[in-house]
Amino acid sequence: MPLTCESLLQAHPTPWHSATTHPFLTGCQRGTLHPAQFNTWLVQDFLFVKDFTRMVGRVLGAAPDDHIDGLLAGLGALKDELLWFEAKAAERSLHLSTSPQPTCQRYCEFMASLAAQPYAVQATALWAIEYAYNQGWQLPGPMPEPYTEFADRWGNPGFTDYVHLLAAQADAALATVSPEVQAEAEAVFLRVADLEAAFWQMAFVAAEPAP
Ligand code: HMH
Repeated sequence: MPLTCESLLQAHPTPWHSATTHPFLTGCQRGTLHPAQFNTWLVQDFLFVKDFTRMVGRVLGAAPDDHIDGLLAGLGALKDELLWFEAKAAERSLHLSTSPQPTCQRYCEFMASLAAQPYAVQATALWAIEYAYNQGWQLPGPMPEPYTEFADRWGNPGFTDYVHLLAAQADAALATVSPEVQAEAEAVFLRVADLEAAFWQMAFVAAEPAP
């Protein structure tokens, strides 16, 4: 049986649950999140997305011909997303030229390390990273203002279709690799789950007190 994205979710429900459900997200939904905590996430996620964009560029470089189109569309969306982050930060008077927190730094180093992995492993990581946000922002239910557009960004139907495409591409790549590479893809999936859980938690650990 080849490894698939669905089989990874089936095999590891607990780490995936921790990656996609967190008091940060329920706090957005209930209106109880402290704005300083949200702002910490916003700035750190901008830094994350910059490095994530570089990672997607490297995945594209390793991709087979029939995956180029979907990955290019993803990169086009990331161009918009980076501009959107800049606009959201400006609305909140946040400075984006700041250092990554250790948790963000670790995630960025992990993404850089994927370049040495076979394409099937990179494609699995890319799917897991995008699916974590696609699920995480939707699971709490409709988000009130000012968080509605954040939930929509990763929960909208077009993004959900993109995540399905990434799963299909990862599955296609995983179908042809050795058991050793499949095991590496599984390890990378679990690493993404851990890093996602830590990233939500960072907003609580690192938030500045309110002025
Ligand atoms: C931490 N994971 C994190 N940030 C994001 N923006 C995404 C995933 C989705 O792109």
